[in-house]
Amino acid sequence: MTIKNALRATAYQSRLGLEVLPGCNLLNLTDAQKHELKQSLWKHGVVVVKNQNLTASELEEFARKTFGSLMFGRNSFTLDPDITPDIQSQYTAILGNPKGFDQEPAEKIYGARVWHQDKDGVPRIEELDMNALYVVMLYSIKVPEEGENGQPHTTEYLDLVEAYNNLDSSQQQELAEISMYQMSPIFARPNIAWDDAPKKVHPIVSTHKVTGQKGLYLGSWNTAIPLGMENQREAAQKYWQDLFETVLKRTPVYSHVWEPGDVTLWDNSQVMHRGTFYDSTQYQRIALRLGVVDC
Ligand SMILES: O=C(O)CCC(=O)C(=O)O
Ligand SMILES: [Fe+2]
Repeated sequence: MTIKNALRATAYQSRLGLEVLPGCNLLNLTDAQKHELKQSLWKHGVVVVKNQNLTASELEEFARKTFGSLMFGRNSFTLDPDITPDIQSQYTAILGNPKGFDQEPAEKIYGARVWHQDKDGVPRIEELDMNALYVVMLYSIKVPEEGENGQPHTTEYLDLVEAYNNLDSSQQQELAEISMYQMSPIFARPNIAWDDAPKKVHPIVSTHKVTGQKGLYLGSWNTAIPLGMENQREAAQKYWQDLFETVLKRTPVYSHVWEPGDVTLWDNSQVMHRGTFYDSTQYQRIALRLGVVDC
């Protein structure tokens, strides 16, 4: 164990997952509370507000009043008659199995269950750069009684400021020279020509828009392509996987153990995350998810 690791083993405390505004109702925040929430979010990367009781429209209202009206939702929204209207709205997605237990277990590994960063919509919006403050919030209404391997159900978060600080200075300098294209996942497919996919470029070593802190911006395994590797997509994915493995080995994971009424908010600038498995043939999960850009 290096000295750096020995120090971390005793002194490390994740900046992620701070509980904020205990006892508040997200619908009735004062301007001072909204300010506190946002400052904590930029500083801590992931914050948690507990004991909320919201409809989907109310979650949208909170997002709009706190961050602004730039959300990515469905173009034409129609209510699903088999789901209570309370948990449906244009900009919220429902995660889990709101209609009851599934017949077949879901695949263990897919989309949101691999480590990723959520700025999916940003490459498609001309006026936003990759450093935009893209916040995602997840509100748990019903939590599965059990998650992976008999453990509680969680969502996992990885701090890319901590990851940057844990690299050797030679690695930090090497990465400071490299930028990557970021594509929206729906365009990151072999049947879509490179020129047809909207993309934006960002440096791997990013500077946070508000805090000025340095961290990594990695994007996701199939959407991030180092400049110069546009014609070597397999090599680009290998580069990404190797870099990500180095990061994951050196950075502790923050697992948020869900309780009903929890809202987690994460700032996708310098935090990655992944969802975890639960047995949807035995347990029910209902969570509302909404993404908004702070304007
Ligand atoms: O399922 C989860 O807990 C995480 C889902 C996710 O990645 C997202 O909502 O962006
Ligand atoms: Fe995600």
